[in-house]
Order: sequence, then C-alpha cells, then structure tokens
Amino acid sequence: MDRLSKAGIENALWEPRPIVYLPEVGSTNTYLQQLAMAGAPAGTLVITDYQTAGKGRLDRKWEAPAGSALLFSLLFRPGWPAAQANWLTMMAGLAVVEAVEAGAGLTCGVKWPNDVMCWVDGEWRKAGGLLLVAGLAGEQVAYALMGIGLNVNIPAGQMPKTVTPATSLLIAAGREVARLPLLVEILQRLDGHYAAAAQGQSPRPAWNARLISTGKPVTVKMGHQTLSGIVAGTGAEGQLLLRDAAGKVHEIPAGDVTLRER
Ligand code: BT5
Repeated sequence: MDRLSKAGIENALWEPRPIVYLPEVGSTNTYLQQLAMAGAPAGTLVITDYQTAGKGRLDRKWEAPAGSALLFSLLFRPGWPAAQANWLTMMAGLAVVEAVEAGAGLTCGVKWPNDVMCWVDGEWRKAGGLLLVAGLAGEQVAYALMGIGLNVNIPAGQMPKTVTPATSLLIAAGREVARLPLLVEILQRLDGHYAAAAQGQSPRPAWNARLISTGKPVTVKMGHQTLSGIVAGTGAEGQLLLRDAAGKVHEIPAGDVTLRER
C-alpha cells in the first residue's frame, strides 16, 4: 500500500495549504466542518486513510477498505450566491474525471449529480462520489465542504456492496495507481477550475460535456417519487432537465439517476 502523510502531501504540492492528515477518522467532512466553524482558512484539506463513518448523501454510507482509496474534504469560502453552490460539485467532478483520465488512462465521466464514473467492460461503473455541504450566511455561501471519495486500489473482492455498480481504478485500469500523484493532480485541477469560477466563468459547459446521461433514457428517484424520461441537459443551477414521454420537461434539483437500457 502506498502511504499518505502530511509531510508527503506538503512536499508534493506546488503551493502550500493547511493540511490535516488522519490515519483514521469518522468522516473527513464532519471533521472539516468543525474546523470550518472554528474559522479554518479556505483551502484547508482534511485527508484520511480510513473512515469509520464515511458519508454519502441523505444519510447513506461511503465505505472503503483502509489505505486503498482517496478520502478527503476541502474547505471553500466562496461568498457566492447560494444558487451557485453547485458549481463546486461541477468543478470537483471535472477535476476528478480529468485527473483519473490523465493518471490512470481510463475513460471517465460524471453521472448527475455527484457520481464519478469509469467505463469498464462495456458499462459505466461508479468509481467515486462527491459530497457538498454548504454553510449559508443569508443568501451567500459562507463556507462549503467538498468531500471526495475515489476508489483507487480497492481489489475486486473488497468492493463495498452498492446500488450503482461500483469499480476502482485498480479494477478498471488493471494496475495499481499511486494515490499521492493522483491527489496532487486533482487538487491542481480543482484549484484551476476554482480560479476560473472566481473570475465568473461557469464550469457548467465543461461539466455538461462530461455528463454520461445526456440524451439517454433514465429513471430518476426523488424521495418517494420516480420519474422516467430522456435527459435533455441541465439548467443554469445544475438541475437535471428530464423530458417525459408526453414531451414535458421536468426540472429536478436533486435525485438519483439510473440509466435505462432502451
Ligand atoms: C456519494 O453519495 O456518492 C458521496 C460520497 C462522498 C464520499 C466522501 S469520502 C470523503 C468525504 N467524507 C465523507 O464522509 N464523505 C465524503 P451518494 O450519491 O449518496 O452515494 C452513496 C451510495 O454509494 C451508497 O449508498 C452506496 O450504495 C454507494 N457506495 C458506498 N461506498 C461506495 C464506494 N466506495 N464506491 C462506490 N459506491 C459506493
């Protein structure tokens, strides 16, 4: 197993940033939230080798065996309008997809809204997930925690049981992928996308181009409600646009997408 450490990450980064490395933690997002509330600066990174209570959306769990994944959270203090908070999920999705393609030579994409998918054996499988927690002050994003989980070197026999078929870079690429250079690549790309967004450039066109479901038949679950249709694209705030059989376009702010075979 390749080792992560605070000094190793500091040495590998081009620009300094506050780093907390923990061999084990409940959830990097929860840990970073406490730091954020205590005034930690933008850019703070919390990273671990193992989470005992890793979180997905809606009280779901994120599971990965020790030392085989990238599990980290980043603190942003964008001061953006609340409606723009989703830009962070788009930027993180782009950064992870680009870094994995560059570092592992795989074909990857984003499944709306927060899944990182890799193409393996003729289908898209989930290799990573993003978890955005935004702290609002009035109508502005005072702080935002971007949690990123990426299955790097999880062997086939140790993959967690999941709803969406899952994979790791090891399985998809057929070789181990070093986590530290991959982390550095993700951070650099994310910083680049963030700098562009801070100048007002939306990540949405690039993110749209990476969505795997556009034009495809899908089923979307939103709580107890289920809708089927063809993905027509995304709206200005990242909501999914779904055209149903009657031709009506629904705007879906959050939900779970399953790709359907025609
Ligand atoms: C996500 O939620 O995909 C967001 C995952 C974010 C995880 C990171 S790790 C660092 C940071 N700290 C945290 O505590 N969390 C973030 P969602 O779309 O709700 O998907 C959750 C579902 O994915 C689960 O219900 C499982 O079915 C599945 N799942 C769990 N672990 C997985 C894994 N390692 N790979 C693929 N799928 C997984």
